[in-house]
Amino acid sequence: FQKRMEELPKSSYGAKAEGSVEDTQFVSSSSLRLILVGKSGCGKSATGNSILCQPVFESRLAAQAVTRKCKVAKGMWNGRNILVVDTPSIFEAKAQDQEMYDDIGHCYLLSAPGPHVLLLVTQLGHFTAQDTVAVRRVKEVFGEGAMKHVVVIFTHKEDLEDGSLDEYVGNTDNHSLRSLIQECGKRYCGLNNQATGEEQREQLEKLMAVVGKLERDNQSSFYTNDLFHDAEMFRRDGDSTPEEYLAKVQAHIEKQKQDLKVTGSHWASKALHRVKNHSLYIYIYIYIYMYCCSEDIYINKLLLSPFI
Ligand SMILES: Nc1nc2c(ncn2[C@@H]2O[C@H](COP(=O)(O)OP(=O)(O)OP(=O)(O)O)[C@@H](O)[C@H]2O)c(=O)[nH]1
Ligand SMILES: [Mg+2]
Repeated sequence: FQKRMEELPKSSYGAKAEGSVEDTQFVSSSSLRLILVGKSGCGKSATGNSILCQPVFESRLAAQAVTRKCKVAKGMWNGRNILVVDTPSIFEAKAQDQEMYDDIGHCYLLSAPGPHVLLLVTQLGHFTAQDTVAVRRVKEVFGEGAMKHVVVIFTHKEDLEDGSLDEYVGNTDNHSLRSLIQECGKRYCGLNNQATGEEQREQLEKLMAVVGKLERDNQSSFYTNDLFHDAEMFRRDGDSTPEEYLAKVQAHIEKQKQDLKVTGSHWASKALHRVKNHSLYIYIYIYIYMYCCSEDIYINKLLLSPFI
C-alpha cells in the first residue's frame, strides 16, 4: 500500500496539492470523475482507453486479470477535464483479503472526493452470474446510493451488427440484467472499443449524452460518502497513518455489507408478509366457496365447526 501511495499523482487532489496550472485546474468543479467497475475481462480498460482516446490502460485478452492495481488517467472532452480511474478485480466473489482492502483504499484515494459516474462495464450478450456478483460488490464497495451514479456500458457493441441496443435491452429475458437496468434509471450505452475515427467520436457523444442526463438528474453533484471524506483528509492533510486509513476502509466496507444485508432482509420479510396475507385471503375464499357449493349438511357442519 505504501508503494501505491508513492505513485499517487499529488497534483490531482486538494488545496495543498502542488502541480502545474493545468493540473490544479483538475480539481475545479467542472472536471468529471469516472470510475470503471465490473467483472474481470469485461472491457473496463478498453472502455477507459476509448473515453480518453488514448491507449493509457493496459487492455488485452488473458486468462488471468490484466489490470493488477488501480490506475488514474486524465483527458479532455469538449473542453472539459475528465479523470478516469481503472480498477483491478475488486468486484469478484473471491475472499476479501488485505490486498483487496488496499485496492479499495487506493481506488477511493484516486477518485476522492467522489466520482460523478460509475461506469459498470459488461460484455453485450454475456451478462452472467459474475456480473450479478459485480453489481452486488459495487454496492458493498461504494454503498447502495452509488447506484444513482451508475451508467451500464455494453462493450462489443459491434456484435449487434444492424440491431438496436434499445431493442436488445427491452427484450432481454435475463432478469438480473433487467433489474440492473431498472435500478440505474435505464442509463446505458453501447461501445465498440475497437472503433476509430468518426465511429469512435459518435459513440462517445452518445455516452456523454447519457452522462449529461445523469448529472442533470443528480443536480450535477458527485457521489460521496464518509470514506471518500476520510480518503480526501488522508490524502490532503496526512492526518492519519496508512494503517489507520486502511482500518477505516475495512470498517467502512464491513458496515456497508451489513447495511446491505439489513436492506435485503427487510425486503425478504416484506415479501414473506405479503405472501402470508395472500394465502390467508385464498384460504378464506376457498372456505366460503366450499360452504356455498356444498349441499351436504355434514360438510357444512364440518366447515362451520371452527367458528362454533
Ligand atoms: N471486439 C471488441 N473487443 C473488446 C471490446 N472491449 C474490450 N475488448 C477486448 O476484450 C479484452 C479484455 O479487455 P480489457 O479492457 O483488458 O478488460 P478488463 O475488464 O480491463 O480486464 P481485466 O483488467 O483483466 O479485469 C481485450 O482483448 C479487449 O481488446 C469491444 O468493444 N469490442
Ligand atoms: Mg483492465
